[in-house]
Amino acid sequence: MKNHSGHRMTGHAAHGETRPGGLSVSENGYTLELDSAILPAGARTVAFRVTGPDGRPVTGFTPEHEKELHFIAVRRDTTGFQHVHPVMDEKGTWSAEVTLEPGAWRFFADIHPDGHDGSMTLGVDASVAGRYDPRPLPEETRTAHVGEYTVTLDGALVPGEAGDLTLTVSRGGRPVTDLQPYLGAYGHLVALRVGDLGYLHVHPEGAPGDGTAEPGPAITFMAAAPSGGLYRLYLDFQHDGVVRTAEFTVRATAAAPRPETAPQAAPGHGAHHGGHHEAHHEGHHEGHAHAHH
Ligand SMILES: [Cu+2]
Repeated sequence: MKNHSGHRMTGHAAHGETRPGGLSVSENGYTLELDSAILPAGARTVAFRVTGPDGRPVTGFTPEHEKELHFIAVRRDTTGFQHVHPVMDEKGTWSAEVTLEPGAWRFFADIHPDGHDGSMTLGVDASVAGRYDPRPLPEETRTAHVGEYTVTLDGALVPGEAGDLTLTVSRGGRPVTDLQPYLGAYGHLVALRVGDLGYLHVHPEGAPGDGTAEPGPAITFMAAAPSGGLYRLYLDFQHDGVVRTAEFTVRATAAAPRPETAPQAAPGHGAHHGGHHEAHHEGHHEGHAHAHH
């Protein structure tokens, strides 16, 4: 089945912030509450609500990337990534359709409650019953394969600094130049820190129709890693009417020190990119495309 309605988002929020989201079940008076934290395996509905500072379920949300709530489910070994858009009833109970394999899961809700200044990501644990078969972390890679598509990653995740990440999509060896807008962008990228699943806000640079964003083959994002270490990246993109997810494992590495007399940086762009990051990951890996179970 294809859960995936998935899509991505990311981006909602914040700008330049480097503190990961999603590490707390409660923030700013808002709390993510599951109907049940123990769930059977398989395709199912996860019911939850967000309670507000008054303790009641919140029913008013400001849409970000065209949705009032973005729900991400991932098993703690970073497999099974799903990004879906649940529906809410009039009492503030949300229902998300996901497919769960046994193990320890993390669910994220990316929201902007009405009356709160800005968005936030809340995270909560859930246990899925059954025999758990944890997978090793996929190797670092800058190439992912999803069906007939290949996605390559350029740029670096730099601790504490915003940097550009460019993802380039090709199909059968040919650049894809007719990506379809999906939730207001040509691609949505979610980054999770390996070890604690800290959730990074990643912002697409440019939007369809703004005169700068092209419908492929390259999609550029700005991201700042909160620390060194390994991250998992999940890119959702839409082509030929289907949303697909390309997955990467990337290590955040410090930028090379900038010489005092460095030539001026490119105008209008604070960051440096390119240059430092190893390109030696290319090649191995298999694309774990994920996409459906
Ligand atoms: Cu979303």
